[in-house]
Amino acid sequence: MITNFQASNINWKEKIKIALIGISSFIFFNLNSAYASEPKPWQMDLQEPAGIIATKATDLHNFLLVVITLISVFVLGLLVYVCIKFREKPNVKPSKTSHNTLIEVIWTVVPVLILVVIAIPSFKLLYLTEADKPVDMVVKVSGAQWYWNYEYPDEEISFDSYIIAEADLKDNQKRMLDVDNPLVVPEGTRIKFLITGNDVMHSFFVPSLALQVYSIAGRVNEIWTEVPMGKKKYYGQCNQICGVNHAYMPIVIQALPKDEYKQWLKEAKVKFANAEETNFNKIALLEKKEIKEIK
Ligand SMILES: [Cu+2]
Repeated sequence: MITNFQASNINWKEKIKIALIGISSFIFFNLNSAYASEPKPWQMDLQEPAGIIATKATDLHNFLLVVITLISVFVLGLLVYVCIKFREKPNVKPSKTSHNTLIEVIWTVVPVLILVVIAIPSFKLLYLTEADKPVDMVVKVSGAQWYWNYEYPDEEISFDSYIIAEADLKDNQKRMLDVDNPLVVPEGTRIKFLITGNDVMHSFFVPSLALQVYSIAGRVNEIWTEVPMGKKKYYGQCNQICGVNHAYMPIVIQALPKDEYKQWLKEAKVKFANAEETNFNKIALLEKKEIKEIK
């Protein structure tokens, strides 16, 4: 690339233009990240964490990255050392050593200690995700083939959330990620999600909020998260292979300032007034009817 760039006859004006485009797209992507948590092209690391669980999970990930890097470098060093030291030329008569008590004790005890060091923060985080903390609101999430249904039990509203087809995308909407009805929540709120399913197994996965829970018919899983302050969209996807349209059931959690959320709630109560209108509830009603008829 660099050679081509240098070899071609691009004048300095063109070079400045290319540099400006590069800088402005860098600024655009970074400014954009203030309003949305989403996967980025060529992303190498985790998405920017939001909330206490995601922050702690990212910290644990970074700590483990150091540990595994040190172990890999150490093992590689040992292999190189052994290959050189015990190569055929200086060892015409190979050593027949098969036991060394000290080394055997070390290679048993040291990995155990490393695992204990890793286990302590892991269990702490696991217990935090399971903690029964007081929450500000509850949302019931149901996975279905191939969309999500969100229910706000305290507000008595329920609606389906479908992907926006590529042909219908507006300028600021993301292909394969944006949906018609996002899951709207107020900023700075601790939320409990009750996650269930309607048919096959799905998984409710929003990486920036550290949410990843199976949605299974006949079972209710639960998880909590803290949505930080700030008007922001948190993007996710179903990450349990659930059928032909598995890739087409993204998740959007839209955090709004409290007054905007109240306004949305007002409008949502009108828009989604008849819960039976949702595809999800229609199917559930049909199934109930069928069960009755069978009985
Ligand atoms: Cu799914």
